[in-house]
Amino acid sequence: MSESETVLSALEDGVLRLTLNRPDKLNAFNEAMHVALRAGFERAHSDDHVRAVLLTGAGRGFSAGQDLGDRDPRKGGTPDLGQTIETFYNPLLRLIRNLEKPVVCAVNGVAAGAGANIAFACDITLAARSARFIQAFAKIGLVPDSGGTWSLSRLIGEARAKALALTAEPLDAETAASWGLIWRAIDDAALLDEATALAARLAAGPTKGIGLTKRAIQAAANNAFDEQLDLERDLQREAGRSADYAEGVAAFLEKRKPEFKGR
Ligand code: T3D
Repeated sequence: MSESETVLSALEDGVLRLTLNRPDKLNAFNEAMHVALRAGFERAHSDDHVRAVLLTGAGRGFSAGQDLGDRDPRKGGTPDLGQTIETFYNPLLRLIRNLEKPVVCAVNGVAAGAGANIAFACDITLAARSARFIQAFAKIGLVPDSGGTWSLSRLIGEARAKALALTAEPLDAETAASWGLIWRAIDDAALLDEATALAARLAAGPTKGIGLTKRAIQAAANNAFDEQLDLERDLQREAGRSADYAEGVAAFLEKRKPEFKGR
């Protein structure tokens, strides 16, 4: 499989669909898949035709995290995992979080290790009812990465974060939704249609304002209330200058459907 085939990429109705595509390995990450996925998110940053991203996996899994075949200790040597985190995982997570466009994730099956934590870093995560989330790191002596310690402790609190991370027990999609780790659990057969419709709806929306909203909510975790009020003022000023805001208000007053351009 060539590098570009490890992630399928398709742009339709403003939605860039990125499909992790190593199904025989449950879409575990090798270097080629990292490079291809990063290229997809870089395109989302730079291409104005991309108004939203939909991330999903091919086959029965979403992603089983790092490809452990590339970490075989029997082949000798000790890999510098800090280096691979710095080179591959951290840039990917930063690209997802810093993209000022919505990222929808459709978790179509098991999401383990970095695979789970990438799903938790997306803006709106839906999961098939049969999907499971596993902090698999504990089974091989590693620490949760890809922002997992950050996301888990913020989204579900320290007690649940520690229990998941230390035991590597699988968490089903319904429980993940009820705990606030993801948005919704969806019937397996309906997952992709629902996620696609959601991403298309967002892509047709005022994506400039949506991007600023994403920035504000992400900043809230590190801001005091007064700082956040100031940030909201600044971002509202920026949103208020957008063409989409003018279009939204005009459409409301003219009792018609708005046509947003993401500007
Ligand atoms: O190294 C660094 O750069 C540091 C960064 C680390 C980030 C990480 O993500 S560390 C965590 C790595 N991931 C894991 O430890 C998960 C390993 N996989 C599993 O525990 C299980 O496969 C699952 C719980 C995810 C799913 O179990 P199950 O029973 O549904 O499927 P399976 O039979 O185990 O897997 C199906 C196939 O996928 C199988 O191949 P085969 O035997 O049919 O040829 C299996 O070997 C392969 N596979 C699954 N996960 C990985 C994998 N191959 C390579 N790497 C994997 N992570």
